[in-house]
Amino acid sequence: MTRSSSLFARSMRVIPGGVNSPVRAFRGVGGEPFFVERAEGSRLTDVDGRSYIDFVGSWGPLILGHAAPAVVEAVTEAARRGTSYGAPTPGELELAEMITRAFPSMELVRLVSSGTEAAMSAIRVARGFTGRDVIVKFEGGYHGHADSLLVKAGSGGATFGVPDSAGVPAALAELTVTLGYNDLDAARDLFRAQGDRVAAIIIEPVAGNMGVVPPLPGFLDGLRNVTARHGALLIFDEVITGFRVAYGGAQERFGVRADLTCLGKIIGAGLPVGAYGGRRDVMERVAPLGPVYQAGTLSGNPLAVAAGTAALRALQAPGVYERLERLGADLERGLVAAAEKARVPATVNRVGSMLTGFFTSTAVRDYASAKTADTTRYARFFHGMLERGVYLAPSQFEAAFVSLAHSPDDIEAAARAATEALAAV
Ligand code: KE4
Repeated sequence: MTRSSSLFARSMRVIPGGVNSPVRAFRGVGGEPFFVERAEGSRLTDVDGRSYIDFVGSWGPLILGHAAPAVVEAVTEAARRGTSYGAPTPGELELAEMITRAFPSMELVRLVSSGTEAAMSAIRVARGFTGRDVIVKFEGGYHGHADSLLVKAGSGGATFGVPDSAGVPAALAELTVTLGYNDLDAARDLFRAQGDRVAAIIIEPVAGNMGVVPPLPGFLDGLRNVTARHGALLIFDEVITGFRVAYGGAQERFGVRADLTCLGKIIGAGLPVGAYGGRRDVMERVAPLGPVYQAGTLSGNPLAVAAGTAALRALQAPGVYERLERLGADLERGLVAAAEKARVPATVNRVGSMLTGFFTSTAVRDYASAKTADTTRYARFFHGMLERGVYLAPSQFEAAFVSLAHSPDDIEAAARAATEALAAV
C-alpha cells in the first residue's frame, strides 16, 4: 500500500470523501488521489516520492509556479509580524490599489477570502443596487458554491432554474435563469421577455469550468449592450481569467468593461484571497457605506495579501504574458500533434496559458458540445499521463494551466507523454 493510499484511507474517516474539495477526489477519472509532500516550480512531489510536471497549478493560482521565492519570502516576512489583526493594514491597501489599476472598471474593490465569497457578494450587491431578484448564469459556468449559483436550467431552456445541489431551496433556485454559453440570441430573447426583472448576468468571460470555452466574437459585447439597455449589471467572474489571460484579465484581452468583477486564485498566489469590485455607484451600496451587508474575519489577511502583491509585482515584468502565450501555444501544438498521430478525435481550446483538450471531434462552443467529449477516454489518458509524470486536471471539464515556471523541456516532455499515452488509449 502506498503512503498516499494509507493517508487517503485515514482521510476518509474524518473528511467527506477524504478531500476538502470534491474535484480532488479523482471521481471524474477513477482511482485515488495522490497526497502532496511538496512542490517547487513546475513540479509536484507526492508522499511516495513520485514527481509530476504540474498543469493543474492548484486550479489556477500558481501562475508563477510553486514556492516562487518572491512569494515565499513575502509570506514568511509577513508572518513574523503577525498573521491577522482584524484591522486595516497597508498591505491590503496596496493589493486593492494594484487591482484597481489593473482593472479600470473596478473603481472600488472589497477583498474577501475565496472566489465563492466574491461571486456571492457580487450578486448580492447587484440585487441590492437594482432592487431586482433574477440572476442569469450560463450552463457549464461555475461561480463557487453560493446557493443562488448552484442552479441549473429547468426543463425547457430559459425557464427558471432548479437546484443543482441538494440543500438549495427551490424558491431561491427559481430566481436564477440559465442560458447556453455563446448563445447571444437566447440572452436577447430573455431580456426582451423579462429584462426588467434581471439584476445581473454573471459569466466567466472565458469559461474554464466546462473545460476552456472562449467567447465567440461579439458575444461579450452583446451581453454588455443588452444588460446596459435593460438596467441590469454585467458581472465578469474573472476568478480564473483575472491576471491569467492578460494582466487586466479578459476585460483587457477582449476590451469589454464589466459593471462588477470577481477575482480570486492568482491574486492570492495560492493563499486565500478573493475580491469583488466595480462601478463606484454600485460598490458604494456595500457596508459600511450602504445597505448591502458583507463581512469577513480574515478578509485582506496580511499573509494572503503579501503573497498576492508579490505575485502581481512579478506579473508586471516585461514579456511575462508573451512567454505564457508561447508556452501555452507549444503545449496546444504538442497535444494536437499527439492526437493526430494516434488518430484520436480531439479538439483543443486555448486562451493564453489556460487550455483544455476535449476528446471529441465536435467544436466545443458551450456545455452541450463539451459534453460530447469521451470522458472514459479522458480518464484513461489522465492516468496514462500521470504514470508518465504529467499531472493534468482529474476531470475532462476543467482547464490545464501553464505557469512561468514551466520550461520548454517540460512542454516537450508533456507532448511526448501525450503521444505515448494516446497510443495506449
Ligand atoms: P473558490 O471559492 O473555489 O476560491 O472559487 C470559486 C470559483 C469561482 N469562479 C470561478 C470561475 C472558479 O473557477 C471558481 C473555482 N474553480 C474551481 C475549479 N475550476 C476550483 C477547484 C475546486 O473547486 O476545488
